[in-house]
Amino acid sequence: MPRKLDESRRLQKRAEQLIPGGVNSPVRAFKAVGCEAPFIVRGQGSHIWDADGNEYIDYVGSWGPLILGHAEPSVVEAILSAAVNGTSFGASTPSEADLAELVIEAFPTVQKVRFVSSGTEATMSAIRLARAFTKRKYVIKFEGCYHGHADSLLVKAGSGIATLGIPGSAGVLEEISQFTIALPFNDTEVLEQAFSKYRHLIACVIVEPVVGNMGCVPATGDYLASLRTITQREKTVLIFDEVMTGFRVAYGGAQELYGIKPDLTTFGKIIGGGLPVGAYGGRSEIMDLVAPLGPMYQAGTLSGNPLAMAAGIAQLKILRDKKSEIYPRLESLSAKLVEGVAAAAKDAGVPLSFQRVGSMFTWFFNPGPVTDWASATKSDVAAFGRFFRKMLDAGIYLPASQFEAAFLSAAHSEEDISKTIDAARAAFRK
Ligand code: KE4
Repeated sequence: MPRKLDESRRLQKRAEQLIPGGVNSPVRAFKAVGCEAPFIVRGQGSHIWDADGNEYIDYVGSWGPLILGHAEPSVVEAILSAAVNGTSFGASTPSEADLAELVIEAFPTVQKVRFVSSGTEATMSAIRLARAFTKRKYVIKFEGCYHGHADSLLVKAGSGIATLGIPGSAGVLEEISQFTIALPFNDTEVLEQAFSKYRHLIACVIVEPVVGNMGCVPATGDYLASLRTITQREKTVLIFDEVMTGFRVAYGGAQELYGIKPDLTTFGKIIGGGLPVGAYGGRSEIMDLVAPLGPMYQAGTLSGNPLAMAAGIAQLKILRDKKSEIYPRLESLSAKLVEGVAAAAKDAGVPLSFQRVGSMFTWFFNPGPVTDWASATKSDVAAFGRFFRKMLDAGIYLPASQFEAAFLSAAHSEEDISKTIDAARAAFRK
């Protein structure tokens, strides 16, 4: 039975008069899935409710931050306790070092960390820092990886292999994008070509160690180890963008999972417990270049905001203290979900493959394997759109794009999983 959407429709009409597209981030407009986006008014555990009272099992979790589920009581309590003492001071507060300690304790490659208010600020600052440290200009990123919307990262691959980037958005200047080289992910040979072409000119390589932004795509074989070896040899800073994977794929992120030591790490999402927090960190030799200690400038009015710190501390403490039960359960429940839906697709003769690392995953409407942007874009996005809309009508809230990762939280239940698999079976049948 189709969902009632009157109130969301009314809210969308109002929002569109005031905010571009009615949204504060483009993916929320549901353009890629061809249906109207519900306005969400409440979340509790693994479920969310929209303005018309429709209930959904949520596999977006605010795009990753809510690994413990919505309105986790300790996180809410921490925010309320902080708020009654004031919401922001623009001055140092004890909680900033408390969250810094938790991050540094979980990530041994990080000796010092600086908090900002988004993942974009974190990656933008890390690149500036890598350029300051190496006194080099060029940045290597990978097609299909997204690191936020800083100009130098909104860059598409140039025409030839290992050629200079071209603007990936209106308003980004060629003068900026020319210093970013976009290469195919999981291809060491092309990486070597870029380094020989731009020898001693590359400040950093920034990578999602498990890509979430082309859909979930892990590195193949020893690709990450090769990245580390090559950047070490070339004295190029290796930045692991763990905004999505940090505290997600393991408590110590992808660098713990794969045993690779990057020079800098960027964080976001989970470390804010659902409030705006980003961070970048690494060894003191590099981080001590950051103002006011060193010459690399970066600042932020709400950096280290006490409410955001409180939420992040509460969430990370639960993950730290219960990691031996939380992560194995996320692993087994995610496997059950992802493989259950894939089996339903197989039974229905629907060409579907999947990639999963821990509790981040993507079902590709593509026989697979999906290992890079070129293979990801071979997916049948129309089929994904049909699946997405049927699942939404069945009360299953998936990421509104074939090229986004979905997330399971510690709040998801066996019942959620079986309901989702049943809904998928029905969706594949229609
Ligand atoms: P934010 O500026 O959105 O906090 O973080 C940017 C960012 C950086 N690095 C990685 C690996 C990321 O995934 C992101 C943001 N992720 C998207 C979801 N794919 C945020 C959702 C949105 O743009 O609305």
